[in-house]
Amino acid sequence: QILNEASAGQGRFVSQITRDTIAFVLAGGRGSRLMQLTDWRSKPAVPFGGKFRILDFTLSNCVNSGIRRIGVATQYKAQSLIRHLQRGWSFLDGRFREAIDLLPAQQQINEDWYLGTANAVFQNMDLMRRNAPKYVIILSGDHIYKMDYGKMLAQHVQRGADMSIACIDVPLKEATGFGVMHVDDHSRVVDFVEKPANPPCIPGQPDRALASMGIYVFNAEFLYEQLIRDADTPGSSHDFGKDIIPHCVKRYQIFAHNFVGSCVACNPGERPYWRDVGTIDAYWEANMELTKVTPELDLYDQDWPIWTYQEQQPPAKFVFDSEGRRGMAIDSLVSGGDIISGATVHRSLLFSNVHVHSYATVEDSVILPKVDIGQGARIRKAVIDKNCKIPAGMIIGYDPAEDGKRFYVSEGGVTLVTPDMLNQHVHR
Ligand code: ADQ
Ligand code: ADP
Repeated sequence: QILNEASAGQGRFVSQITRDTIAFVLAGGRGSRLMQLTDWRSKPAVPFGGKFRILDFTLSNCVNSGIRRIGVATQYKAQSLIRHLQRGWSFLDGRFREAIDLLPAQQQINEDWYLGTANAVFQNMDLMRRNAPKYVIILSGDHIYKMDYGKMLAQHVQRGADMSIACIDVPLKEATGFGVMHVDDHSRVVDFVEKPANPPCIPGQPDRALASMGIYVFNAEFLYEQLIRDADTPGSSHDFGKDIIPHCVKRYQIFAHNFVGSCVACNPGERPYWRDVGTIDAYWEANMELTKVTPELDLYDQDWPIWTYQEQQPPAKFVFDSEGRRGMAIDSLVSGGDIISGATVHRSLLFSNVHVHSYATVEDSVILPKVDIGQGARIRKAVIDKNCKIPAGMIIGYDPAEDGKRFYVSEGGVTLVTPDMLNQHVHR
C-alpha cells in the first residue's frame, strides 16, 4: 500500500521514511556471559567473524537500510568500542545529514549513569529532538543478523502504529530469556511479558513462542511522551522491556513486525538468521559456522556489505618452514598480516596479525588479532583472545581438567584463553 500511495504522489517513499528516522543503538551492556572476553571491552566491541566487531552488523544494517543518523549509547568499558567507531565509522558525512554520534553516559541530566535502556534514550532526548526526526528506531548492539530496517519502518507507517516491535519465533524453552508477546489477527500486540518464567506459546504451536528482538520503532513524539512519563514513575527500572512496553500494550497501537519480512537474503522456508552470541559456546559456534562451505550468514554479499575498521595489513602468507613442512589452512578464514609457517590450521578463524609457527596445529578455534602461537603448540576447540602469546609446545583443548586450572572452560567444552590468564599461570 505504501508503495502504491507513493507512486500516486500522495504517500511517502520508504527512502523518505528512513531519512526521517534516527537510529539509537544501545551498546552499553557488559555481556557478562562472555566471561573474560568482556573483561576489558563491552560485548558490542567483541571481535567476530574474522575481521568485524559485533556492533558492526547493527551499524551496517542501518547504513545499508538508508538510516544514516545514528547515536550509539555506550557505558561499560567503552574505550575499545569508541576507538573502533572513531576509526571505522567516521565516513558518515554531515553534508548529507549523516552522522554517528557517540553518546557515553556522562551524567548529562543528573548524577545518574544510564540506569536502564529507556533511561539511556531519555538522557539523550534533547539531542534527539534537535534533529527533529519523525521516527526513532531503537536497536541493540549485541546481535549478529542482516535486516532491512526500511521494511519494518514502512510497515509501521502503513499500519498507523505508535510503536512497532520486531519479533521472531523461538523454541518455547529458550523464551525465558526474551520479552514474549501475544498478537491478535492484525498483528497488534495484546500482551507482553519480559523474561517470563513460564512463557506463553504461540496459539496452535505448543513448543514455540513469539520473542521480541529488542528492536523498536517509535513515532518520535510518542517516544518522548513515554520517556517523560516513565522518568516520573516511581519504582520504574527505566527499561523498555520491563516498563515501557508493558505499560503501552493495552493503551496504544503497538504492532509486531515479523523479522521474516525484513531479513536480508533469508532462504524461503528456513528460519531467518539472528544470533545472540552472548555466551562463549554461542560465540564459538556462530564463528565456527562461518567456516562451512555455505554458511547461513553470507559475509560475501556485495549488496549488503558489513562495514568495519581494520588496520592496513600485508597479505596473509603461507610458507614452508626451514625443514620443509608445509604451512596451510583448510576450511578456515584467515586475515591480513597472518603468517602460517610449517603449521596446520583446520576449521578455524584467524583474525589479523596471527603468527602460527612450525609444528603447531590449530583446529576448530577462533584466534583473535595479534596472537602468536609458538612452535609445536596444539590448540583445539578454543577461543584465544587478542594479544595472547601461546608458548611453544603448549597444549590447549585436549584435557578439560588441565585446561580448567589455567583457563576458562565452558559448559560446551570451549577453552577461552586471555593474556591475563597466561600472565597469571604461565609466564610467571
Ligand atoms: P536483554 O537482551 O536482556 O533483553 P538488555 O540487557 O536490557 O536486554 O540489553 C539490551 C541492549 O541494551 C544491549 O545491547 C545492551 O548492551 C544495552 N544496554 C543495557 N543496559 C544499558 C545501559 N544502561 N545503557 C546503555 N545500553 C545498555 C532485551 C529486551 C527483551 C528482548 C531481548 C532481545 O528487553 O524484551 O527479547 O532484548 O535480545
Ligand atoms: P580491543 O581491540 O578490543 O580494544 P585491547 O586488547 O586493545 O582490545 O583492549 C581493550 C582495552 O582494555 C584497551 O584500552 C587496553 O589497554 C585495555 N586492557 C586490556 N587488557 C588489560 C589489562 N590486563 N590491564 C589493563 N587494561 C587492559
